[in-house]
Amino acid sequence: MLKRHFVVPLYFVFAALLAAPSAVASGTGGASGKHCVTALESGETTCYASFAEAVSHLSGGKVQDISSPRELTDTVVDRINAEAASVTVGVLYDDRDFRGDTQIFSGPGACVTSRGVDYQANIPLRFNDRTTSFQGFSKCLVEIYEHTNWTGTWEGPYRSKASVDFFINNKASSVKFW
Ligand SMILES: [Ca+2]
Repeated sequence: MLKRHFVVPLYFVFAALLAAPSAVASGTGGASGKHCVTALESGETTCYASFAEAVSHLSGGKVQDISSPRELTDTVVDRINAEAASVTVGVLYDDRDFRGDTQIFSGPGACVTSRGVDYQANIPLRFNDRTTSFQGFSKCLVEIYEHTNWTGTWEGPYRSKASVDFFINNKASSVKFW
């Protein structure tokens, strides 16, 4: 009896998720600035030499009295959000306890509920594999992933983490905000 072999082609459909890292605009610190703000809507990242300058930018120039990442409380973020067209949704910090260089994300609005993802992005290259603590603002929870495009191991979503677990410390490459 003749056997017939049917070759079934497999078609993989990939959803084109555009979360590509984007151009780094020059604030006062240029691309090497210690504190960078990524606008989640446009994907544009702007870096600053000081945290005070980053906060000034976030607030449209209105909040000028914050100089350290550790001063960024919900109350301060409320002040920043009140003056800005976008809101601050979360911050990744290079060091434990919300210290060191920062990667700040801003979005068009606060997070809605903790049951769905409001924003997601790849972490800009300059901050890739550096996250050691993180904090969500504007009702957002933060979830970090080992690899780009939300793959690999992950931690979260949490409101904040003063020291991420060892398995993902200095390894995060993408992030979601719930
Ligand atoms: Ca780090």
